Amino acid sequence: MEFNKISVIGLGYIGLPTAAVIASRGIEVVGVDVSQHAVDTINEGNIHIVEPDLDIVVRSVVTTGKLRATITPEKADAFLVAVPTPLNSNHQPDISYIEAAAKAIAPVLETGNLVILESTSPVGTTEKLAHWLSEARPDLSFPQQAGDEADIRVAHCPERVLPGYVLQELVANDRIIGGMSNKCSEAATALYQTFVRGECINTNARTAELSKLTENAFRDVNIAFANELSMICDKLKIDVWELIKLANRHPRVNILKPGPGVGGHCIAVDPWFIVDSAPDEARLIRSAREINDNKPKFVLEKIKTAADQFKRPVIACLGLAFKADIDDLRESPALGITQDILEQDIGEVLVVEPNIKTLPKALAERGGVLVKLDEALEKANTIVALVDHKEFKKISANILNSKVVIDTRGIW
Ligand code: SAJ
Repeated sequence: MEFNKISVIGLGYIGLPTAAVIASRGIEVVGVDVSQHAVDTINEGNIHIVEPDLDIVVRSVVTTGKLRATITPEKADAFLVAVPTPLNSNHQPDISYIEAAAKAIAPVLETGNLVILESTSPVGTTEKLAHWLSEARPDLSFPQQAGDEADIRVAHCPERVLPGYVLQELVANDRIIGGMSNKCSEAATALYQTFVRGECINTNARTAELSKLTENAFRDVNIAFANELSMICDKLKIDVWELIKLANRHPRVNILKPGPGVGGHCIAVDPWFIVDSAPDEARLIRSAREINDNKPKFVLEKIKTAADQFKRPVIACLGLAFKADIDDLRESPALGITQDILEQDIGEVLVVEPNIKTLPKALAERGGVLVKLDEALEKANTIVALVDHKEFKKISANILNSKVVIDTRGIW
């Protein structure tokens, strides 16, 4: 199958880099987004999200005319859907953005088109997408009706890139290709081969859906194991970091790192999609989620106890991001813990986050201040390491020895 024009629906953390990388291979790409701001920003050659080097690639493909953004879908050879699939307040997946995307592209579909769902999705969503498309276009046939003979091909190819390394991983990672028929998989493989250097591995759509969820649930369960160990060690007065280092000497043991909780938009979210589909069976996966979600409360209790030793507790919160050396504060346990310290009035709060310039409003309004590391180390009597940013690894033991220290990341 030949691709002269590809449309990417949803120009966020996955859609925009994907659109830009495909365009950089010389293929015409039309990006579609519901946000006028996103569309305008991209058409000016700029970006509205944070990802290293993405600005350079977008600027270059917009300048050469290979990438263009619009609000209204138009005809293309292939449509790549990369819209959000958030959780609702009951921990259930919300796939309404996929439904909206299906309804938006249905009118411009033509025989021979390929539709790929990239969004992380609960099992069965690709079939639902195909159903919504077919409802809107009864004049066309879809793989659920016609298999390999269908007019439109549909596949699920989950993204698996690591934020911060998206441009490298988009090209280097292997891709799982979950076609609704063999022809669907073949067409999707041909599309990814235009820009992916990794292997494209074929399966069906449902297995591809669960594979992506499984990868993130595996991480979550293993982090929960480490977090549970850290609480057991606290009770038994054992250094969890030493314990893990020793246990990891075993050739077949590889324990991950405990932390203040699990953040980000994927690992703390995707396991719930499995729990929602199989609530009676997914007992370990659910427990892991609960353990990781409760870890910030445990850390907060530790901070309270530490602060109680001082008449005027001055607490340095080191790090707000959801992991090391990035500026992304969304779904960050560090941010939540800092906010709780302020809300519960546990002490004066000095925040150090080398990757941001202004403190989030929620913290500033409650009296938090953003300071340089040196100032925090000088003024605080309680030091809480919430993120293992590289700047914090250099703090000297002399300074720390004179303070009460809570190191949630095992930096020191
Ligand atoms: N964390 C720990 N201990 C560890 C490892 C991580 O507490 O040993 C915490 C981190 O501090 C962070 C959270 O887990 O708060 C998640 O961080 P991460 O770097 O492990 O993963 P993400 O969320 O940035 O990206 C993940 C990746 N998935 C896997 O590694 C299985 C990425 O490949 C996916 O594409 C992405 O989710 C996604 O979009 O699903």
